[in-house]
Amino acid sequence: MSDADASGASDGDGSGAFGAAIERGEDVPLLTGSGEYTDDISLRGTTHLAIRRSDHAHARIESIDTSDAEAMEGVLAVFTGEDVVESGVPNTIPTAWDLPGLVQPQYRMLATDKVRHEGTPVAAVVAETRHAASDALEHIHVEYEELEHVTDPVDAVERDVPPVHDEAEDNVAFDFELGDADATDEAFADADRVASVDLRQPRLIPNAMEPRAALADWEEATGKLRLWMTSQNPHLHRMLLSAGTLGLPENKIQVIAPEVGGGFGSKIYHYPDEAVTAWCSMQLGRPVKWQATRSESYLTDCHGRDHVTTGEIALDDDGTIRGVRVETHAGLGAQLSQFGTATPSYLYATVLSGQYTIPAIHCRVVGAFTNTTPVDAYRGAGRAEGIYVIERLVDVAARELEMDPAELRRRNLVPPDEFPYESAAALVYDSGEYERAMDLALEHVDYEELRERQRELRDEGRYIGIGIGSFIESAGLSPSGLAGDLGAQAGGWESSIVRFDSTGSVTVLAGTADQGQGHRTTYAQVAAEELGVSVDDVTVVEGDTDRIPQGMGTYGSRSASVGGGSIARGAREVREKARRIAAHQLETSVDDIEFDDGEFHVAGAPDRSLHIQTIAHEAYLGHDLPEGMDPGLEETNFYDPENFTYPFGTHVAVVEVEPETGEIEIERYVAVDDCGEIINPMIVEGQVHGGIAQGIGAALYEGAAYDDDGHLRTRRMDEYVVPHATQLPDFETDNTVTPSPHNPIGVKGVGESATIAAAPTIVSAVADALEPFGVDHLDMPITPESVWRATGGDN
Ligand code: MCN
Repeated sequence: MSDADASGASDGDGSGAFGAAIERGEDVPLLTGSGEYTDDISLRGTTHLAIRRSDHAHARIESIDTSDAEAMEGVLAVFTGEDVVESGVPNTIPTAWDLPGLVQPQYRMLATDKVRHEGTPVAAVVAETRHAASDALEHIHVEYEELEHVTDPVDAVERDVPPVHDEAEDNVAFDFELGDADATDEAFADADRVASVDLRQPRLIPNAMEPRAALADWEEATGKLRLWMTSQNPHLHRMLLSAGTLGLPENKIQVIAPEVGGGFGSKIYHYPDEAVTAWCSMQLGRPVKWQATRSESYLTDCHGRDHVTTGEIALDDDGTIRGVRVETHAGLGAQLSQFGTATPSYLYATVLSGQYTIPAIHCRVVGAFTNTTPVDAYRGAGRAEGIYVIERLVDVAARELEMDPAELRRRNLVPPDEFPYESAAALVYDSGEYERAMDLALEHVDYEELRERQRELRDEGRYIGIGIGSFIESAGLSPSGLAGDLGAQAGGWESSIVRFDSTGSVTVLAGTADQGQGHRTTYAQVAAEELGVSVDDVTVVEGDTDRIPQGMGTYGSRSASVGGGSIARGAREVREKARRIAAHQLETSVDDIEFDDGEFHVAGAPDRSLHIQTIAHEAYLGHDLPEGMDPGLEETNFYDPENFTYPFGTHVAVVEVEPETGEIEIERYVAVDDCGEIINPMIVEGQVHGGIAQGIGAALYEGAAYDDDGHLRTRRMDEYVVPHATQLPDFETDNTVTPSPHNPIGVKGVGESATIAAAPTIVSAVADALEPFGVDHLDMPITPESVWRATGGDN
């Protein structure tokens, strides 16, 4: 194995940058308001797009009259779906993940026949100003024939309702199975006990600070489209826009993602709106800008979750888990979003083994079309839903066995010497020390003493609950071959370019795309460590498909492991080339050259040395290079990992519940996470904080709701409640470090871990507090009202 392939935390003898809590370089512009977002960009002659959306959940379009809107001052054009069809572009919003038997209905930029959810785009107005465009919307007259609608995934399949799409008469988009049904039945038949839980995981709406936006500039003379947009994956957007939607070759599309203002999954997808923005610019030959309002975002950004599940767990009396059986109806919304099929199938069912050795698992997922906003990956995507199920099952099983829930978990954890561990849900976990992380979390809260306090307080009529959430995550969404076998229409690799210039500065061009994760800082740390230069000498560039030729973007907590892995590999190749130049100029063999803190020196003669930044200068001078070596010092790397990484950890929450009022107070929240080697502990802690807040939001506050007319009831920030800082406790975080053995820098992802852990931890704590009331489960979001009802308040 060459040095460039070696595994383990950074092997550069560089600046000690890897692992340092360096402050985020990106914060100053963001906090002082000089960061540039899509809506800040204006080109000469920019026009503005507003989109007329259906206000019906399900209806046939009878006619669209645009004449009044067209006659309004400042309006340049009004387009309908028929105009897009007539323009001859492919006009498809393609899915990116196929499944066996998947029904893939047509998905166009603007609807032509039916609207299938409130918010479906039906017409586009382009005007000289944003106000003129939005004013004109209500002057477009659309006649509809209303149709019966369905918003619930179980109703969609089991009730006699008109299909959302004619191609799927029973509203079933797919019927997915994973695991061994017979072995699971046998395990259940042989086990001493069975516990079960019926649960709903409500629809969640992502809340990025910046709603989605796009600015398109079509240059007729060169046939080139430039598109600035709020994108988590500019290259994927380029790919999906090119062939499927606009019919342009990839090299005629430049997608640029400036500051993105958060994504949480919602900006991965290829939506009709940005495509319409681009198409309008192509029609008018002028730059066109679209900026979603907050309500428009709530109505059209892909939602998350929407699962209705029955889970069962079979155990022996001593607590040994024998099997798990899960059946889920997953709402997909009205259209298939790019990963909307993968999220509730492979990303969900494969984590149902959690941290446990479970010999038999079977999961069935019915993916249902409903007359609602499309559903896709939202932070934690699939893994959050799956871990929630297994963690709820372990808790109800502990109750059934009258066993301490920590003890039940401990008895079933995959032991450290079992790795790589192949679960019955088809994953091969890379590495883990689950008990160590769990012990640490329990130590933080002084678990035994806390249980004692709980008993004492109960005698006084006070109800505290201790919740445990032990999780794994499959992060990285790779390797490509496996993803392809499972139906992915894109690769799982990542690409980067590491380039020294002649002054010794380093530029890293990365195919991922930051939305707040701090890549510019952590990637600089990875490169600086490998190359032995200062972090300040490294500039990281992301988010521009013309500057960075290839990439797959940021989602699935993949950037540190796949993106960072690619950068480390590229930097190692750069270092090796520099080593050869050093050997040549120091007149020794390559094997005699040692590398230390950026300096190449001859073994045993430290004064005969050349710094890597001096060599960079030499590499571009090209005067004195080894025979046959090309000038320059840069490498392009494609890294296709051999496996996912599997972050894990245990979170513990202590809550006090007031049964009379239903109030829940979180007293303590302890998070112990293991994301392998840590590039930047401060950034990791920040990711964990944000993730916990989102998990607590799901557990106690958030949940999208539709009314009887199929209208989204939670369309404003005062209707869709995200937690406020004052509702969150101080988070106590800690880490264990179990390196990933196959990743070049030993890292695992962390971006979604805490969201995955926090929801089950909080629900576990509330259910634990309410044990004296016979409550073993409450559905999210657990509100004061649901607690009050569950404890008999309404009797
Ligand atoms: N990191 C590290 N050491 C590790 C692992 C990660 O220092 N062992 C650093 C990384 O270098 C990166 C950050 O932590 O700066 C997150 O890394 P990673 O886990 O690889 O996740 P991604 O960068 O791929 O981000 C995606 C993930 C997802 S899927 C969602 S959703 C999410 C999240 O990150 N959305 C976010 N975190 C978010 N944070 C912000 N501020 N905004 C969002 O929209």
